[in-house]
Amino acid sequence: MPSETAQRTNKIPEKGLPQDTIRKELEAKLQRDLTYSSGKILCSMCTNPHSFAKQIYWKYLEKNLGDPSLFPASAELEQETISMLGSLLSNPKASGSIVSGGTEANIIALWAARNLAKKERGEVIVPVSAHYSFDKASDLLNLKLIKVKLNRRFQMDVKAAEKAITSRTVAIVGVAGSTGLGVVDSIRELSEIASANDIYLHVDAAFGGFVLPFLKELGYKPLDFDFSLPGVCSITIDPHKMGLAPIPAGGILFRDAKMTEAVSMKVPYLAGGETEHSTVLGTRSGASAVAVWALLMNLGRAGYAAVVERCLGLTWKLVEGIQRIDGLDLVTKPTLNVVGVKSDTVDVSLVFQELRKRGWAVSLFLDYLRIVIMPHTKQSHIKRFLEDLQRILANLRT
Ligand code: 0PR
Repeated sequence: MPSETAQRTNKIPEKGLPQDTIRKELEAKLQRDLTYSSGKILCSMCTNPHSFAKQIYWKYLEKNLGDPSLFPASAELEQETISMLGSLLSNPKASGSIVSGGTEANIIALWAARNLAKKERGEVIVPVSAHYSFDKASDLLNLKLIKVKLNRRFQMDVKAAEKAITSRTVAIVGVAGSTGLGVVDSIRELSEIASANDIYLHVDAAFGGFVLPFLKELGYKPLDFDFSLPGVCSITIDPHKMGLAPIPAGGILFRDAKMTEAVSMKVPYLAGGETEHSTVLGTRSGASAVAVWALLMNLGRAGYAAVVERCLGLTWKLVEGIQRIDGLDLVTKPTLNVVGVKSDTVDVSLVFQELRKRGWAVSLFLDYLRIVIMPHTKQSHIKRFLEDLQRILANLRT
């Protein structure tokens, strides 16, 4: 890894510096950051944004969706984007917003569920595998999270979820592509219990949303997770993960507009007369939404399916390689392009450290390593990674 840059900037210069000087300084200062193109990032659910989306994003940077009275056309494109994402998730009539990411989307979902339920001391049932954005949401919204155990396949234990329902339950959350292992909860069963108990069901498909819809056509086992299940009220789907869009781009989709209204705030003074916000942010990027719109149009379903096919293909290459290394094992057979690796013979935190010394960035969960195969990963990266992993294991075992 390049060495730390010596000087820390802590003052605005009295007189501005030439742009070229600043560019050079930035190059030097940013050296320490990892890059997707190096192939060393194997722990991120984000990737190098698609070049077309970058161009569009840059072109429309001034757009502000916080003021649709000034940017009505951008606001309309945002809604078209939501419809396109809705159609991907079996509900072209979905309502919602392009937001800053999965965290904001999950916050908005629980915000809506809380406001619709109108219950004192509300509770939300989540699997222990749920992303920490739900902890943030519960803290912000004054909701109590009830964390439910997982079954042997690392899915939310549906029976335990059902048992956790009380008169205070305002929502159940299922995860479609968990952060740690890419596992998809049994959303069909969750939909049934949510409907039977008249409880709001939110599906966090921040990661899986751009993968799961393509499994069937790629010959993988399809998994139900979207609005085709009648109990599903809202879905998080993030374009800035497997959607290849520039950060920030998350998506919150509601089954119908009434649910969006549950978080709508009136803004009375804008130039176009009264308008409404249904997001946490006020001023927010129009360029993000426009870039997602453009990329959906440019790649089309086939383009995204090809991205998914490639990532899943490489995931299986990685899996085969890991299974060949003595001392390493899969936590579970991957469903998506996320792989959990464990060991009974060596401490995985030592493997993690050794990988990091060699420049590889993987994630360390409690007792396993997580590897995410994103579009920036190439077969040659996986080959080199497996070679390093093999050497590390051989050294640690001796
Ligand atoms: N829901 C799920 C299932 C997620 O995995 C994540 C983030 C979120 C919601 C929240 O999304 P935002 O981060 O967009 O708010 N999952 C990644 C993770 O925690 C986020 C990430 C991405 C972390 C790239 C690091 C990184 O380099 O691993």
